[in-house]
Amino acid sequence: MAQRMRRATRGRVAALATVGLMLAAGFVTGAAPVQAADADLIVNGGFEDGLASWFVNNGNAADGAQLSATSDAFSGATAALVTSRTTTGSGPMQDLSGKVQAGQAYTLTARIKYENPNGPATKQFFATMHYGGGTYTNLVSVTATKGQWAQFNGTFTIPSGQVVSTARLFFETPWTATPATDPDLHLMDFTLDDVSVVGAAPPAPASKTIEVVGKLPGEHNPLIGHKFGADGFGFVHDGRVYMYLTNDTQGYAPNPATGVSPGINYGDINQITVISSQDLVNWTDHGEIQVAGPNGVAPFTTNSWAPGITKKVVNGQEKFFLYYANGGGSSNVITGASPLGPWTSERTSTLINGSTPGAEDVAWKFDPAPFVDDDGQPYLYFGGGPASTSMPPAERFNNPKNIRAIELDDSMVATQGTAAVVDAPVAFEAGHVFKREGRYYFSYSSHFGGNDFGGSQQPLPGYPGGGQIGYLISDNPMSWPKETYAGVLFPNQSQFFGAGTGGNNHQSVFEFEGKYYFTYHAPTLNKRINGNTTQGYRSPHIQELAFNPDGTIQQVVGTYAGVNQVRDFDPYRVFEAETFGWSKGVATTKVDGSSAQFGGAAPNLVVRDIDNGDWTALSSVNFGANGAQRVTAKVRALAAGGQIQVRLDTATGPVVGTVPVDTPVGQWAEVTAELEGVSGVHDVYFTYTGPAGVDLFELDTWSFRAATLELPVTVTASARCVGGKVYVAVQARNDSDAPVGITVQSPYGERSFAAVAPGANAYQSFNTRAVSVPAGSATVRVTGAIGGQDVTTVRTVQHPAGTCGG
Ligand SMILES: [Ca+2]
Ligand SMILES: [Ca+2]
Ligand SMILES: [Ca+2]
Repeated sequence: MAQRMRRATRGRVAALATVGLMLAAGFVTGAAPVQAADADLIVNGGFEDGLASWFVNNGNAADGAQLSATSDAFSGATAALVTSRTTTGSGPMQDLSGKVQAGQAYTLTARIKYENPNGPATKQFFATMHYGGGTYTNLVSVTATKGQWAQFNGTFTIPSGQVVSTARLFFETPWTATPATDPDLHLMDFTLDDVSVVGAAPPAPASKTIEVVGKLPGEHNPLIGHKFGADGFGFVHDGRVYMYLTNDTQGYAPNPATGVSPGINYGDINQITVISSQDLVNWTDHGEIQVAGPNGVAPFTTNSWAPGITKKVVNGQEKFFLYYANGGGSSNVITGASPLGPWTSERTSTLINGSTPGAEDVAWKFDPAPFVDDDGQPYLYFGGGPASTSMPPAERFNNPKNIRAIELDDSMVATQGTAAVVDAPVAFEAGHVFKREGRYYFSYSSHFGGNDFGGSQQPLPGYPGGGQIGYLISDNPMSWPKETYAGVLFPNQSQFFGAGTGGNNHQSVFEFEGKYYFTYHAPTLNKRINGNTTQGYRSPHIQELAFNPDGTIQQVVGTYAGVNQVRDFDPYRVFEAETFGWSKGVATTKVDGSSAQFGGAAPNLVVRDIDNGDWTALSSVNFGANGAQRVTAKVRALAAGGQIQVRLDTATGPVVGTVPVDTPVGQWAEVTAELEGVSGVHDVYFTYTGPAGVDLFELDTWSFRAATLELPVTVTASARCVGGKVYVAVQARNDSDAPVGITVQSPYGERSFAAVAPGANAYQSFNTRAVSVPAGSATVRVTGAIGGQDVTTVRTVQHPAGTCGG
């Protein structure tokens, strides 16, 4: 095996030399022993699923060809036919990135045939790996006879030092720089079938689980500690705050040995993460919306950054409109039936792009933020990036005029009119509008200077520094002259969170139950994982926003403490286990089916990667004065011997209940434990134990049951004959230490007693007016209060049969 380097144009001499080396080294032929753990890494190698998982080599711009399915197969019904080849590298390709491993040996087999009547009698073909860039390695060769199926059959070993993060296998003819000079010799069509590459099974993907405690108990920022999320947009609906986030976790790939991920690549991101809360401390993970990419809601878009959402009744139906940046070049919108979906695309092309009137000079048509005014008129704010070079340098720096405001039409998925300039000082990105007391507030992130903004320029007095959140106040949502600038409302987050937390920012403002809140991001979770050298993975934060009497904003101070919890958490319901105040060592994953808590339209997640020692916790849970009797979890056991300890106040606090996860492995089931001494308001920690080194179980939901309160009462009943008639007598003694009301009810009548004193009896003898009655039952209803709470206790009592005379 030999390696050759290709660049845009490769030298004939070098290529011949490397092919010569390869031939001199020879190929090991014959099948290598296949071990039990080996796997075929090729998907659809026989082309019986057509061209699925195959594409034509696109390693350089000239490689294109046509790939089609043909019935001229070596085996089965179908093979792949490549035609219109333009280079010797033109041929069928499959991506083996993440499957092949350095240092491993593989056996490659395939069938190939060519039939060009003007072609040579025999022709050599290569199976070649493209490791990205200019790195190509011929793996296995075969010389075919025209018109006959030839067989590739050889082994190759990937050098231990080879970087395999990109590894794409393709089939080709020997290289020449100018194949078009003799296309019959170099660019013949060929047919491929039965491709296999057998060797070590692909390595399991590296765990993305965040093992550190990323959100410290007692603190409320970052909002979540088990995943990242940037560009948060806060949205209030029906008593909940939803946060829509750029899914920074998508490209996070920590090295298993070092724990350090490569730096964030925004190009990897085509999902939006959604979390929600009723209290701003305990957040439910709703998972990711696959917005863009081939399987996305809007497959004509590639990326989904910087979401913004609003709602509007359209044609009598309340809809939710989620706007996002399709990379830097355009913006788009998808439509939801609820804040949690399901999502559809009403458009087949992007909403904001180069043809949006008034946006022609905007370099980056991104960061779309919707705002619906009180009169129902919707607006969209978007834009940013380098200023127009037609402006003088000082103006490019101070007033780059790179952000726009435009009206949306009533559909919410189309603009109307022409975009207006938002002349925000030192503007860069992240426009956002909210309204308070009749005035409009536009906030945005400032730029970091540099050549895109006229080089080294002097900022005007009072204008923002780099990476700060500035704001404007206007009486008109479409009019934002520079005179409306009102100052910096949030400095760069690194001022508060220190080394490793600088960089871009993106904010929103929402009002929730009478208070205003400010959202921003900071790579604080990244910092807790990796220390002061962070890789750009950002986390959502919230602070309260306060105003001066004149309507200006008091500058926000970023803190780990965050905001106060708005209300205690209600445990007496079924709620999603993917709801955390804090957590350690767990991850979440979306599962089939809908959410038990949020209904049929909402996605459901489960907590996974639960190891011995991991835990999740809820902040400020109100069990009431009478407390909880029982906790139930929906679990799927993955190993025998798992347990859940329910603890109060800390991860090492007193155990108030132990839930054995003793249900059949692999099956969802409910497990329950009685609780002892759980009342009042506490943080609740679920700590997970079991055998080390294995995932113990997955968790779907929790529910607590309130203790059933009973008023103590002693009830007796008898039957006797008085004056020739049977009487049924019922007696109820108040055994509590406070007066109660007692109602006695039998088939023969009913009587109520008010304020029966402690230790006293309610007694009633009912005349049945019969000489004989069978045995029967009476009901005693006791009403009173325990710990200030109204309680009713109902008891039934059997009375015997009674007969007079006899
Ligand atoms: Ca086939
Ligand atoms: Ca874990
Ligand atoms: Ca769940």
